[in-house]
Amino acid sequence: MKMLLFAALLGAALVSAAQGADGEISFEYHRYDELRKALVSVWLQCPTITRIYTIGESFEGREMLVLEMSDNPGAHEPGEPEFKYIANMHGNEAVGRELLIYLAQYLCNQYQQGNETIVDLVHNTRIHIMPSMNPDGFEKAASQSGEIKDWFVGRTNAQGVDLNRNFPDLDRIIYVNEREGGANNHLLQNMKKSVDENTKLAPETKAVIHWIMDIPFVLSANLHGGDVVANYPYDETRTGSAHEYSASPDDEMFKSLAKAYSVYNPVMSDPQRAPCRKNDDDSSFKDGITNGGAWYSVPGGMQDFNYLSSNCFEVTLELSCDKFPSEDSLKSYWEQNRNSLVNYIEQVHRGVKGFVRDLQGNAITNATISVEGIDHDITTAKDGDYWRLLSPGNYKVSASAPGYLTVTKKVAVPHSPASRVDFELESLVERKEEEREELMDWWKMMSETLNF
Ligand code: GEM
Ligand code: ZN
Repeated sequence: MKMLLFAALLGAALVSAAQGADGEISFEYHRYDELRKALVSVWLQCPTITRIYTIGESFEGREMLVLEMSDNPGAHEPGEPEFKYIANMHGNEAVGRELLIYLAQYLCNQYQQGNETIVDLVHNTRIHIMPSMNPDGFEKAASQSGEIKDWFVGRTNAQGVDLNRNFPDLDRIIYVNEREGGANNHLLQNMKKSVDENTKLAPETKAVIHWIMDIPFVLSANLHGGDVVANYPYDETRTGSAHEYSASPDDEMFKSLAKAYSVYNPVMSDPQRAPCRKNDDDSSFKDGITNGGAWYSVPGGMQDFNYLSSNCFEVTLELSCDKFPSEDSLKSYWEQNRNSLVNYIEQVHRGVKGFVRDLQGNAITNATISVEGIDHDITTAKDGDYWRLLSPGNYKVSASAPGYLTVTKKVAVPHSPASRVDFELESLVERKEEEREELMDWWKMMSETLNF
C-alpha cells in the first residue's frame, strides 16, 4: 500500500476507532470518506486478519479500496483459494456497496466471537471485498437531494462510461473458437500491454482487469441493483439476439453457484415474488436465478470477462428493485442477504483442488487442468496449486504441461468439500533419458549374451 494512503487511512482511523469498537453494525449509507473510515475501523478491530489495499484510482482520483480478510493477510498461501466480492460498479446501485461494508464488519465481529463457520472460512480462504468499483458514480448519485434518486444518475463512471459494457468482449472470441478451434480459457494471455494502451478502457476497468489477472481468484460475485436475481454466464448471446439462453461449458456449476446465493435469500427465491416493475420481463427467472443471455444480452460485461480471461468464476447478483433505496431499508436488505453472502463464499471450497508438481516435487506453474466433457480448462497458480469448481459427479481430470507427460485421474466429486487430487508429472526429457538408459542396458545385456 502506498505510504500516503496509509497515512490518510490512519488519520481517518483515529476518528472512527470508537464507532466500530462495540462490534455493532450501523445500517447507514457511507459516502466516500465514511467508506474509508468504516474499512479502517474493521482493520483496527481485526488487525491480525485484515489488510486494506487499493487496486488503483477512479477517473476523479478516488481510491478503489479493498479490504482483505485472511489468516495471513497480504500473501497468497499455497493451496488456499482466493475469493472476491465487488459492488457498486454502477455508482447509483448502492445496496451492494453497503452490504459489503456490513459484511466486512460482520465477519470481523463473528471471527472475534469465535463463530466456527466464520473462523474456518477466514482460516481457509483469502477473501477480498471491494465495496465500490465506481466511487465517482456513487458520489454523483448520492449528492442528488431528496429521498428519490434518478434511475440513471451516477450509473456510469465520471467519463460517462458504463463499466459493465467496458470490458474486452471475449465472448465474441470464444464463440469463434468454439466453432473453429482455439483456446478455451485465458483469452487475454500476453495482451496485458494492449490493455494498458487501450484508450477506450476506463481507469476503473483497467485497474480491475489487472487485479483479475494478477491474483489467482477462484470465485467472485458482482453486486448490482435494479432487480432481484442471481445471474450467471454467459451474459452475451451467441447469435447477437436480444434474449437467448447462452450456456457456458460450466453451465451446471454456474446454476449451482447462483442457487447457492438465491436459496438463502427469501425474497430472491420466492416463486410468488412479483416483478420489480409491472412491465419487467422476468420470464427467464427460475428459483431466483437466470442465465444472462436469456434475460438480456450484455456485451463487454465483467462477469464473462472473469471466466474467459482467468480461472475465476463470477456471477452477477441483483439485490434490490430500487437502486438507491431509503436508508431505513438497509437493515432489512442486510438480513435478506447475510446468509447468502456467507454461503456464497463457501462455494469456493467445492470441486477438485490440489497441486501439480514434477517428479522432484517442484511446482509446475501454468499447467493445464482439463475435465473430460467440459470445454473450459483452468491453470495452476504459482505454487502449482489449482482449484477446479465442479458440481457433484464422476469426472476424468487431466493435468498437462509443455514438456511433460499428461496424467489423467478419475475423481468422484461430492457436493462439498473439494476432493484433493495431486498430480506428479514426468518430464519428457527425463522419460527420454530413461528410455535411452533402458536401451543401453538392453544393448549391454545382448552384447554380453552374444559375446561380441
Ligand atoms: C445488468 S448486469 C446483469 C444482467 N446481465 C444480463 N446479461 N442481463 C447490466 O449491467 O445491465 C444490470 C444492472 O445494471 O444491474
Ligand atoms: Zn448494475
